[in-house]
Amino acid sequence: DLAPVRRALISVSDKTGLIDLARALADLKIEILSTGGSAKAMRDAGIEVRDVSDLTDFPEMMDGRVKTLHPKVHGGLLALRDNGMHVASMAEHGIVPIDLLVVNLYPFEDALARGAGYDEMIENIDIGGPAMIRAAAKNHAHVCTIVDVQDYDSLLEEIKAHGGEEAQTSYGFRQRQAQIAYARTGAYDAAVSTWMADAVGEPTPRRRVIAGELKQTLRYGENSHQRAAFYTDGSNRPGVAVAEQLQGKELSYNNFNDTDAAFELVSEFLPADGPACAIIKHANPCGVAKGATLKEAYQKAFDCDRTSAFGGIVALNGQLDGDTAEAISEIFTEVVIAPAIHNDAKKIFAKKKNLRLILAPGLANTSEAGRAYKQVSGGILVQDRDNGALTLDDLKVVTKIAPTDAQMEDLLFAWKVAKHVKSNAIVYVKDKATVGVGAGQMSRVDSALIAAKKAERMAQALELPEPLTIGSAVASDAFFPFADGLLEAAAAGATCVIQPGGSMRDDEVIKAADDAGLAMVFTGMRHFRH
Ligand code: 93A
Repeated sequence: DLAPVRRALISVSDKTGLIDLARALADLKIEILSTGGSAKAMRDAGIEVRDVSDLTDFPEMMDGRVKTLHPKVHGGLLALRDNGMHVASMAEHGIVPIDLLVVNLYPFEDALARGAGYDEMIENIDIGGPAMIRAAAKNHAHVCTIVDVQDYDSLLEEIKAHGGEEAQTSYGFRQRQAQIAYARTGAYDAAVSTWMADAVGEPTPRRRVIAGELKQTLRYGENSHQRAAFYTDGSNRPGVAVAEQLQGKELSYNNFNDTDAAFELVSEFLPADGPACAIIKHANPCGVAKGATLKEAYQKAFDCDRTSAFGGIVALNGQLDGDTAEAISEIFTEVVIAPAIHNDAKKIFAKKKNLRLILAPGLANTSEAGRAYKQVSGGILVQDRDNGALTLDDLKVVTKIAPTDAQMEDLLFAWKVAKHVKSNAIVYVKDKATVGVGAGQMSRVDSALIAAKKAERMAQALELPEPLTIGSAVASDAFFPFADGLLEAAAAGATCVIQPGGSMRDDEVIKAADDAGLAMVFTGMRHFRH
């Protein structure tokens, strides 16, 4: 299964590691063929290289659009070395075998990330590179294809492992690299077609490709009998995909999901508006609060539902300091994520070996456009990210009394939280802290009831004279279809309400609010989350 490596073609846009690799190949007496820029870089480093244009007897032309698209290149990559007809064709046309292909593509994704214009994007679509990669990978019976700088070392190790007079690679290695190669060209074309769909303003293209790159394999999925892995989508969006883990066990599948939920939620609260903290359990918030300090925000969030916060995920919107770390350390916490972490906090958490401490590169931009995917049997549902946000101007007071400024602040706070609670979502808030969260119920009344019940239990635990829902603001992620849910919130002591409105029975619901002496605003926008 070993195949010799006598001749390599190297054509790379990203020149990282090129010289070391080329030198190692040259030392192994491997002949190197190369294209313009790559050849120059190697020659400048004193490495002997033959130009592809010398092999093909054709110059690189049309601004490099045509440089390797030639039968002498593709014949050399595709010929079956053990097929008489192929060998005869090679001899007849003066084609020499190319045993190793090292290519990385024009940096289309980088150009996209920096917002390059249409023409520049077009020039960054690599044609010759993917053509060679696909040819070489098809012929992995004989040819080795390397498309990632990170695989240069394993290539050299592979060759070294087979020692001998001549450089060789094994079939298994070539086959694995071929799989990576096709995933690379697939992802590349996915980026091109997704960009084009956006460029021509087509939100629902007839064909769509979704690509991912392995970030890490996970011990198991949601349950221990499910295999799992985490793939990044190349967007580099701040969040769990690009965050750095400073300590603790590896994040599990559920940790990734919950940490993402926590971080997206806390990112709703801009640091300029003050410290905020979100505690998540099973992808739902069990406490969210703002405070004068991060520590106070954490404690207020914790006091919403101390029982559920045990083993939770804590996300902070500012620099995690020692005081806050100390407070978090008092109970068992699975994950802590923050956009900055002070050394004092690191020291405190160092004593908690199991706590996973995650440093995020800044907060997520919750108003950023983008797509969200959900798998169902036989398909993938695609929608825009829920990046809807409200300002005071969007709100319509529908009751006889209007909320006070303080109530309005709590209403908007509750609304932001409700966006991140699974439907049906009911969120009670007092003094910019959740005091009851009802999540994921099939009936809105039950969500209102459960949230109020939790607040009662917390009042008992904290020995408060009355539940904090008394005098609270309440948010509902979607309209109240009947007055019953609203009446339940009123019974729990809510004095003002924020909800989308738009029910057939809005009149009934508004009348119930007026009769109960509530102030209510409509948002005109809902935040279902399933
Ligand atoms: O413009 S291309 O699509 N036409 C080609 O024939 C071709 N051959 C290789 N781009 C082509 N390449 C790409 O050039 C490679 O994929 C690589 O990214 C780049 C290396 O060019 P240079 O060696 O001149 O820096």
